[in-house]
Parts: sequence; structure tokens; C-alpha cells
Amino acid sequence: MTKRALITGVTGQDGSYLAEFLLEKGYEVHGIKRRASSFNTSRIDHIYQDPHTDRARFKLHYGDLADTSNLTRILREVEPDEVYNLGAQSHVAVSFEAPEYTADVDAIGTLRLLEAIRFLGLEQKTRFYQASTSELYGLVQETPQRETTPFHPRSPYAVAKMYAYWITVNYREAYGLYACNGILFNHESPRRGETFVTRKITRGLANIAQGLEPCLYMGNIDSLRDWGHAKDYVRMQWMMLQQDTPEDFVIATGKQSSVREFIIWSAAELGIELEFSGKGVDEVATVTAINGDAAPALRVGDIVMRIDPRYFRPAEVDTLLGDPTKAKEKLGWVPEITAQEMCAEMIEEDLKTARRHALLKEHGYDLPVCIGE
Ligand code: NDP
Ligand code: GDR
Repeated sequence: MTKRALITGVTGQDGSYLAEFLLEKGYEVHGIKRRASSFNTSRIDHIYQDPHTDRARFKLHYGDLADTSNLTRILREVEPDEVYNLGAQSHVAVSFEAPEYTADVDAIGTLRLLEAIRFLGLEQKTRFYQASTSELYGLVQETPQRETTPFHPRSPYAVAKMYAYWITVNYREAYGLYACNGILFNHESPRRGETFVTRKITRGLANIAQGLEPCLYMGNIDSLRDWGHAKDYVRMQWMMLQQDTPEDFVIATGKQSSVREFIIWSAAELGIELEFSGKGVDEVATVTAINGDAAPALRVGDIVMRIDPRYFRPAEVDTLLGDPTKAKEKLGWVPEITAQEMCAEMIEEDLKTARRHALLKEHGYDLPVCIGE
């Protein structure tokens, strides 16, 4: 029997990799996409299947986590074996600007899905994956963080995700639903949203190297994260739903780096050597050497990064480091791609795009470059 999966957030970074992964496994994959005034399917266009043919195994439904009747109707129609709840307002800094919306979508949206499964009597059929987050640890109580480490969320996003975490546990305990939380640490890829820090850096530096942007403006570059690759992490999301009993798992690499280091790696991939000088908001990164041909627009002495306090957060999560031992021992999961390999892949992709834009510009076809804030 072909298994059916429903993915919320299918148009996002993880949703796109997970849809690819499940299609390769032979699943029929249903995804929920939001209505937008312009196309928002660029991450999944390459796996689009013409719905007019009988054999299409990838199907999209319009929907929103804020809309109970819509979610219930889609669940009734699809009757999925597995639901992956990846949809969210996922930007921590934005959650301080839009806290109520973030709570509605990230917290109550999860409840809406769980309650729809129960209302439709799908508790025995449908397995549920909740995209939980290392942001739950926030002001960390223990290092490295594991499944038993107490939570101390530090943003409206993290507080909303804390509700989603516990309501998932609650539906498991109260109704016997196969429901579990993946507590995922930061994971990135060339498909990462342009305003998250890694992508902002790889895209920004590639653009600067090609003369398309003047300078990168950053927030707290001393922040420490445990960065993995989204491809490794979606594999684990699926593995979690294939066990005999549902459990929660930390997914991380167990290695930590700073935002500053990520800037240095990215610059090095472009053949740029940097020196950091100044303190606090006056800190800058200056080019000290250029190797190769990836950065024709730069000269030694150019400043490519400055600090802009606009990117500081009202409450910061300074340090995160995960302990993936349980995932390794119980599921045999180990990450295959290192943070530096991932950084190289991101730079390669962003440089390709920047080179295309630079070539167009050189020939008089100037395209506006969106600045990733
Ligand atoms: P993205 O921001 O790339 O994708 C989020 C997805 O949710 C997009 O498809 C977006 O749609 C959709 N979405 C947003 N609001 C709604 C809504 N109201 N109704 C329905 N769908 C909505 O996130 P990632 O792929 O990086 O992350 C996936 C999940 O994992 C998220 O829940 C995130 O919070 C969580 N997470 C992510 C981590 C990471 O490091 N990437 C780590 C830990 C947890 P659209 O494309 O239209 O904007
Ligand atoms: P995070 O990711 O908040 O950890 O949430 P993000 O990449 O946004 O920030 C990581 C760290 O970098 C610092 N930082 C900046 N961040 C951004 N976005 N822009 C900047 O200019 C900048 N300068 C410094 C931040 O302050 C922070 O410390 C991500 C999201 O994917 C969540 O959905 C997910 O739950 C967590 O990872 C795990």
C-alpha cells in the first residue's frame, strides 16, 4: 500500500527536502501551501507533478495553520498515514514584531491539527511529527542540551513552540496518538530563508564579491550555534515516525561555532581573508588578502561587514549546543554533512546566482538585488 504523508510548510526549507525524500521513498505526498500574491513555490517547483495526470504523487492544497476548518477538511480528504507539522512563522526576530500571529500559527496551529486528527477519528491511523526547536532551551540550563534539559524560552517564537511541544506530548499521553517532537538545532542549506544568519552571510558576501551589494550589516556575531544540514535533519524526521513507540529526540551535530566563524568560512570559500577590528557596535571586518577570481569587485582594505544594532534581539539566545546521543543510539542517526561543508555548498550556490546577476548588470540588464535583512 502506498503511504500518504501530509506536510505543512511544504514550501519552506525543510518541507522541500522532506517532500523530495518521501517521494523517493514511494510516498504520496500532500503539501499545504499558503495563498500569496506572488509565486511562493520556488523550493518545490522542481518536484511539481502535473495534477492532470492520474499518476501524480505530489499534490498541493491551499491552506493555513490559522484556519481550523481548512485543516480539518484537508485531513479528512487526505487521511494521511503521517503528518509533518513544519509550517510556522519561523523567524525568531520577527516573532518579537508579530508575537500574537506567531502564537496563533506556531502554538494554536499545532493544536488545530492535533484536534482535527482526533475529531476525525484518525488517532489510530495518523502519526504526527512536530517541528520543535533548540530555541526551547533559550537561556541554557545545561550544556550540551539533551532531551531532559529544562526549557527556558527567550522569544515569542520559542514560547509558542513550547506550547506546541507540550500539546504534542499531551495528545500522545491523553489519546494514545503516535505523536513526537524532534527538537532540532539550527539546520541550513542553499534553500535556507534569505534572512536567517547563515544565508544572509553567504548570499551577502557573494553579492559583495561580485559588486552587487556594498556591505553586510550584522547583529550579534558572537552568538554560538550548533549548525547542521537540512538534508540530514529531514531524514531523521521520517525515522522518528517509523518506530514502535513515539518518543522525542534531540537532533544536532554536537559541534558549535560562532556567527563570526561562519563569516570567516564563507569569506574563505570566496578566496577572501578577513581581519576583525574594533569593539561592540564599532566592530568591522576588513579584507586583508584576495585569492582566486570569485571576488573581482573587492580590494584589500575594503570593509565588508559592519555591526547594526537593529539586528540585536530584545532577548538573545547566546549559545546552543546539542547532544544527539539518543538519536544515535536508538535510531542509528548520525549527521553526514559538516557545518563547513554546508557553508561551502551555500557559497557555491549563492556565488552562481551573484555571477549571473553581475553578468546581466554588465550588459545593461540591471536586476534589483533584495537585501536580506
Ligand atoms: P521556513 O521558514 O523555511 O518554512 C516555514 C514554512 O511554513 C513555509 O512553507 C511557510 O510558508 C509556512 N508557513 C508560515 N506561516 C504559515 C501559516 N500561517 N500557515 C501555513 N503555513 C505557514 O522554516 P524551515 O523549513 O527552516 O523550518 C521548518 C520548521 O522547523 C518550522 O516550524 C521551524 O520553526 C522549525 N525549526 C527549524 C529549524 C531550522 O534551523 N531550520 C530548527 C528547529 C525548528 P511560505 O513559504 O508561504 O512562507
Ligand atoms: P535562530 O537563527 O534565531 O537561531 O533561529 P538565525 O539564523 O536567525 O540567528 C542565529 C544567530 O545569529 C545571530 N545574528 C543574526 N541573525 C539574523 N537572522 N540576522 C542577523 O543579521 C544576525 N546577526 C547575528 C542571531 O542573533 C542569533 O543569535 C533559527 C530558526 O530557524 C528557528 O525557526 C529555529 O527554531 C532555530 O533556528 C533553531
